Amino acid sequence: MFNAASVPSFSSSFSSVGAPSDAPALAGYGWTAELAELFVPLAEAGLLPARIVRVDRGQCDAVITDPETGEPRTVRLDTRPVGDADMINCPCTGDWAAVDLNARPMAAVAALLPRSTAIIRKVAGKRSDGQVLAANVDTVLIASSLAADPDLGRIERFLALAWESGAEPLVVLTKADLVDDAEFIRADVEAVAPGVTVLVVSAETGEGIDVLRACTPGTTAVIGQSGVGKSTLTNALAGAEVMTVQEAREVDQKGRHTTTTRELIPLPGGGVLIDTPGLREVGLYGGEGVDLAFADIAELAEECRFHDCNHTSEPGCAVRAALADGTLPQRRMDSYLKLQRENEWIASRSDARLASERLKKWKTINKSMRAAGGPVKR
Ligand SMILES: Nc1nc2c(ncn2[C@@H]2O[C@H](COP(=O)(O)OP(=O)(O)OP(=O)(O)O)[C@@H](O)[C@H]2O)c(=O)[nH]1
Ligand SMILES: [Mg+2]
Ligand SMILES: [Zn+2]
Repeated sequence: MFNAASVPSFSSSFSSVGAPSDAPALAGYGWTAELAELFVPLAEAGLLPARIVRVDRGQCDAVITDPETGEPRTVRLDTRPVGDADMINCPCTGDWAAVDLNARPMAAVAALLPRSTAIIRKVAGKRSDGQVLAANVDTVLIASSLAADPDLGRIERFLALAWESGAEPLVVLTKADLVDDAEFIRADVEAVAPGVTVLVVSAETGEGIDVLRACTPGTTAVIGQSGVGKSTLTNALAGAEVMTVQEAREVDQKGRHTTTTRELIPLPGGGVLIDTPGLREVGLYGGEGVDLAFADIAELAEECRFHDCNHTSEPGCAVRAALADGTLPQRRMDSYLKLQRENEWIASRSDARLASERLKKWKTINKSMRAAGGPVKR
């Protein structure tokens, strides 16, 4: 049995209810009593729990509780035993895994635990495959730079992706030190992010970093375009240069991607952060995320005279009334319809339907976990 004193101090930001004694070092990585319960049969099979912190081709790094010292230790694992699963079900940063340390030729991931949440985008191009950007995330931090005009459509798209994951979105406007009208831009962004907190930060001056830290207990994933300052933000929250950031002189080089892998980093004050490579193309992968991201339009639609109103020519349409009087900008309505069409296309593909069935399963498991008090407790 391990000494409780060896539990890292940052474990407190995760659910502390019955922090399991079989893997105390992992409590700082989000391990909970509920996960431990799910893990019982796997433990009986001689497997160890681990959180995947980085995935490369055919292999990954994961943190385990060292059986000898009881301290967290990073191990290199073969992911091939579960890697031939489809793209959605293959190991991803943030996944909880069951590890076989005695596997030959090297230690390996033997199984993945059900995910509580997953950020999934459609892969680029005409294929309808999904790609998991991060798993078991509580908060999706959408980073957008104040140094350029905010792309509201892109932010709406990221918000739909984030809501669909099952995690809570948070918008962070970066590089506040470069502009003097940050508050105006923040108001514009808030208008397209109903129910979502929009923060203004600067890694350069430290503005807003403490507030951000307080908003990101548990597991946070940061997503956004290349160069918006995701890795700089990660370093600010980690209080150390854990991620490489773009050289200042390269900032104007479009399409330059500095971060190339998704990496999970423990934060000193609590929680973990997943930094991700810049996203060029963000296709949606179905689901209800769009409706959650456009909750204002859904609300308006409830006031339409006909409950099955298409908002085209029906009398008593509240959506068209809002468009006419300008309370609902046409740009936002067009953005909503575009994302909805994209989702419908995906839904028409059977492989995506199968994947969303699986997702539903995860969400059900997550719900029962929430009901039991974790692990997605805030
Ligand atoms: N002035 C200013 N510059 C910043 C700030 N945050 C980041 N930068 C600069 O923006 C550039 C890009 O930062 P990164 O953190 O590498 O951006 P990224 O989003 O991780 O980019 P990718 O890894 O390519 O996706 C770097 O030159 C940073 O120094 C900030 O708050 N203020
Ligand atoms: Mg980066
Ligand atoms: Zn209507």
